[in-house]
Amino acid sequence: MNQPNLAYTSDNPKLDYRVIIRKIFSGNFGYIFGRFYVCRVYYSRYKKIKQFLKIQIEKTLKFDTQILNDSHCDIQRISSYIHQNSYYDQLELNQESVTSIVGAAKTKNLIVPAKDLSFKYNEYQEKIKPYHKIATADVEQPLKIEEVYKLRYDSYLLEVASQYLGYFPTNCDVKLWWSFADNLSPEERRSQFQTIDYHYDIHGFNFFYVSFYLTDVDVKSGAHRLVKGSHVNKKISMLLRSARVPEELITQNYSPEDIITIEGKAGKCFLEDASCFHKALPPIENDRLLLQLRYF
Ligand SMILES: O=C(O)CCC(=O)C(=O)O
Ligand SMILES: [Fe+2]
Repeated sequence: MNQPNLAYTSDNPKLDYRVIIRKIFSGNFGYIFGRFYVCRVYYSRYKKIKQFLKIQIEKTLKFDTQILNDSHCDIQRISSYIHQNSYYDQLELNQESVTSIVGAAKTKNLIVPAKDLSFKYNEYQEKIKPYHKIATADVEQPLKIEEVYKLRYDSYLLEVASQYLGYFPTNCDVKLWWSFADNLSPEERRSQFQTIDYHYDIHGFNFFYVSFYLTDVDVKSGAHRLVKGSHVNKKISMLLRSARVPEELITQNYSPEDIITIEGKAGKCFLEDASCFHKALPPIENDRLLLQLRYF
């Protein structure tokens, strides 16, 4: 069975000093330094200078955008909004792209690495659910879906990501997954790496996430919740401990107005500096399909 890649998994329930020490010895310095805002700023400057000397980046593949900007806010303003608030959620994916990605996610193979299972979406209700407790299932090889591939190289998203990061992100990890509506226990969900607890991500030295709801999402169907401004506003103790924290730590340290729950129809797109505290609400009424692009 393929073990999920834990290299940058801030959601790893066993995250502790042993994990950190192991990462230092394996040369995974991004995991150590990527949590400190100041290191991310200097890393961006270093990348910008390095890229200035490497002109071929301009030749990178780019596709016409599939994104609609509801507020017509320009890229620079979106980027400064995220620098202040950790997120921006006034974008939308066009409906044709939504339909094709959902269609593909319903016909392609789904995999559950934690359980070594593989099945199709329409097999879940009758053949899988009665026998297995499944929290989430990844769509296999999402980049093979044409619209997903084009989104990874979407000209608009690349421009926003570059503006935010301060350098052109040559790398992008792409994940497309179903979160099933059910009444699994929190422990069962955690054991399958469902990120139902507040945590911040450390996806390398610097990183920027773009997410798309491909099903209608509300608090009962897997809404994403984040703490506005917490990508910079974290106590030093939060930076030196596990990236995953108990709910009480968030309620004690941040004001309720800063807790943002993102709900929206299929097609809603939100941008996030995922070093803010965030989590997924467990879906209990409807399944959620989410596409996530992690630029770094
Ligand atoms: O599923 C979500 O809304 C959150 C996902 C998440 O925390 C992550 O991928 O790091
Ligand atoms: Fe996360």
